[in-house]
Amino acid sequence: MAKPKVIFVLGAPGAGKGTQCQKIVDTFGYVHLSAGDLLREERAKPDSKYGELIENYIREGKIVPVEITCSLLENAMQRSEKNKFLIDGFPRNQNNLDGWNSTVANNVHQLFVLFFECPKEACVERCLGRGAAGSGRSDDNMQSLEKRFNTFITETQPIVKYYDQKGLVRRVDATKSPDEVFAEVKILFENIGA
Ligand code: UP5
Ligand code: MG
Repeated sequence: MAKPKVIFVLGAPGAGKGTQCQKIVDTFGYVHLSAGDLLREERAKPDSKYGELIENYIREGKIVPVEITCSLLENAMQRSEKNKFLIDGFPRNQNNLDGWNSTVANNVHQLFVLFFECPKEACVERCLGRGAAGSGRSDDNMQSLEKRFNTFITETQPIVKYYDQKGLVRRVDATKSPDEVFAEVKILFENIGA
């Protein structure tokens, strides 16, 4: 069978990665794997060895060690019957990138990195709005958001730069309404015959 196709979806906290991934799933039939959602699911399992560790990392806006995240992603890919994946919110730092490159990277076909550009103010407003609406996320508060942003700038942006140097980054302006953002995303996917 052909190698599974993978698109990484990156962007600041609240840039709209999950929202846009859902639209891509509905229109182009990709499987959406959010690393954050997989970690939150793992944290919720009563028998998980990693529940407490994951909660601490998420609340502090720190990045969970790659062995945990990568194995959740790999399991989810293996369980799926489809072979095209949006990997949302990963890789976020050098440890994530090294872990992925030394285990999964050779077994997949990396199409590109979809990057949602959105200024901090808008992202914070969205996340706080989601928290106020009852998201239940322990990191949708100002204290965690500051930490999530610091991590994004110091650890994730260098990863985007790494993929930029490989010519793999496709940037989309994520400040407009979800449907307007998707109109741009849709063109990108149509261009690759997704
Ligand atoms: N919204 C969305 N689009 C909008 C638009 N265009 N206009 C107005 N509002 C818009 O959207 C966020 C909110 O904004 C929603 O209320 C939405 O309706 C609205 P969403 O689509 O959820 O944005 P997203 O970018 O997915 O935001 P999210 O909060 O999920 O981003 P993060 O990257 O912070 O969260 P993630 O779940 O990926 O990671 C959380 C934590 O998990 C990390 O901080 C880290 O601690 C840990 N983690 C790891 O350790 N390793 C990983 O590999 C991944 C995560
Ligand atoms: Mg998300």
